[in-house]
Amino acid sequence: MRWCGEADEPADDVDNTEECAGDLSYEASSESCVCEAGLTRCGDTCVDTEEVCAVAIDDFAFSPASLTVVEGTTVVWTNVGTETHTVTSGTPEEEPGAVFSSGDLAPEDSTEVTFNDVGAFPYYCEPHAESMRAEVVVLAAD
Ligand SMILES: [Cu+2]
Repeated sequence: MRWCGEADEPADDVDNTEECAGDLSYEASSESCVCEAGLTRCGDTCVDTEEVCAVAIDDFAFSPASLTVVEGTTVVWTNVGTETHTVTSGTPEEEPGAVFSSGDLAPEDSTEVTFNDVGAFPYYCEPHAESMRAEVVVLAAD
């Protein structure tokens, strides 16, 4: 019999492995989803620290639209579309370009930003500000 309001099992019996997406695995000591040693987090995937964490700029969306990395990660955006786009921090309404601003990126152009501060960093494309909005979420390193 189960009673309302009481946990069914002790918390330390809970298997959290399945809560971590992609390449990530659960680390009990930090209660978070992490990459194995030597790899760095790029969204739900783990990349070699020598590789870049890539975001595609397509007509007319950033992919992935929400990217989680750890502090110190360099994110590289590449325009894979046929239009000119920008990678501009903030929103048109709030501190546009205050943290980074790529200027115009023609097709096949790229830009990179190294995220050394923890937090959520919204960004957008200036010519297509209504639809092209995304964010990078930066977590503390271990
Ligand atoms: Cu655009």
